[in-house]
Amino acid sequence: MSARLILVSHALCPYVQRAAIVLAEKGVPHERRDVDLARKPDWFMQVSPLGKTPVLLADGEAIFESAVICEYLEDTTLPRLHPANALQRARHRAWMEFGSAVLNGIAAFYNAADDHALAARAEELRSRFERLEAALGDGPYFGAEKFTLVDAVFAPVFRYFDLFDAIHDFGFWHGLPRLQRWRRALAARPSVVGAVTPDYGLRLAEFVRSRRSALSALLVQMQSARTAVATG
Ligand SMILES: N[C@@H](CCC(=O)N[C@@H](CS)C(=O)NCC(=O)O)C(=O)O
Repeated sequence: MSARLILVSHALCPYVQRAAIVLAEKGVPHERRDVDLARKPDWFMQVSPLGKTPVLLADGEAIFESAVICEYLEDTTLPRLHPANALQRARHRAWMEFGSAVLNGIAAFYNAADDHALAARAEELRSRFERLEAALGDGPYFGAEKFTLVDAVFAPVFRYFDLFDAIHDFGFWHGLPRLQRWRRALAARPSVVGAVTPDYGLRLAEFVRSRRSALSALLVQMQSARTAVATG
């Protein structure tokens, strides 16, 4: 790969993180350029047909859609992160797609308007996690010892739950040991750690608070309780 790469990003975007993780795993030099999605600059609208991050600029040519960006990096750089076997590769791509469905479920969860909807969205996430548990082997990663593109997709998924678990025990992980082990292995991976800035947790909490949803209300309660304890 000799193209000059710029990853057009947003600090909280899980789809950006996928691409950032893949770039790091492959050791590909690149520049990261953050945009404010609340005030999208003209140059960004010209390169992003849907006005979404991520976009990868390869020698100025815009590639959009995170899964396509990952596949482009896979086609052009080593080491390979997909399995060599075509059937296995198809299976991995299918689970990457499942990762996007889980991200949609996460957005529905943090936007749920009331407690009833929040519990229903939590239940939907839990049933997706049960499906994942059944698909996992002995780990530590999705495809066993080797880190693959499926891992790059699920690391940003699991990162949300550091905040969700701190707000309340929604029972996402009970009885799902393989999923828990996978989550821990991903959280410790340097490419995953480096895909966000150190203030990510604070920024995510601020974002969730701003949703004015049932989860925002629980977060505010938790933060008030913590302040009360800290101030004695
Ligand atoms: N399917 C897209 C989803 C990208 C996406 O939804 N990006 C969000 C940020 S995480 C975005 O740019 N939203 C801005 C908007 O929709 O206006 C992908 O995989 O790249």
